[in-house]
Amino acid sequence: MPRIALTRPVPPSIAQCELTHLAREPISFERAAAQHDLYEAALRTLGCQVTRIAGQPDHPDSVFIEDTALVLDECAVITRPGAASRRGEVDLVAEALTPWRALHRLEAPDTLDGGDVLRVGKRLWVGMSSRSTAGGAAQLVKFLAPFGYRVSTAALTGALHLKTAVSALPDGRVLLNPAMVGPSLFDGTSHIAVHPDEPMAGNVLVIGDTVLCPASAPRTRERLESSGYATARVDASELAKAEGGLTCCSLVFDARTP
Ligand code: CIR
Repeated sequence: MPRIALTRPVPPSIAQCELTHLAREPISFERAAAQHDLYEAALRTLGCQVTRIAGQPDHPDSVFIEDTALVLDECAVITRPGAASRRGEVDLVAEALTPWRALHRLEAPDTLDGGDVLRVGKRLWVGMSSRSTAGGAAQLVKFLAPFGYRVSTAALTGALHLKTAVSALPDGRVLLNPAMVGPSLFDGTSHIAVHPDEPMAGNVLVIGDTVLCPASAPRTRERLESSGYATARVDASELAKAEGGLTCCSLVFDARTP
């Protein structure tokens, strides 16, 4: 079955993005856009059919499409992002997902960012970040329990989103930064820790059996390779200044229709 990756262009307004943990520094639109092109090329190389949907120049964070939806095999949930400035991003994403999945929509007053939802098989963890609420997690339970998903909340420290701190690897293990999220959260799931010099390396994008890593995290990538994972790398340093990681810039799913 073809694998789709939905992406959105980098808006020229990216330098006005939301920031939570990082100090604002100049972001080059041209550099961010060039890195994003290479990111899309990497997804194509890994077998994804990349579909870039319309941009929203007046939404500085709109390239970070992951936060607007959670796409599972059975359905998709359109989120209500925690940052008010991002709530106008969801409608175009919902439109793009309509051919592919039955949609649920998160309702006010709860909020949820897709970057806070970690999935390992039928287990979901929702990061209790500044963007996602316990009520948002409860709405996921309502939508997804009928499909057999179990949803838990996860505390995190010093990270914008849960997936800033932890990613699921192809075999169900997780890669995490133990300073941001407690390994004991993940039941019996074994984990690999990021290299201590690379605190932001916990966000990697898994496509099939390959782990796409940020070029800024060579030591963590080495750890993954010596644990037997196939890896690839892409430079996303300019997008990282906007607190975006590799998962944030796409929604990857199998091309099955509702
Ligand atoms: C924001 O604060 O919403 C954006 N500047 C960064 C969003 C990154 N998204 C993600 O980690 N899923």
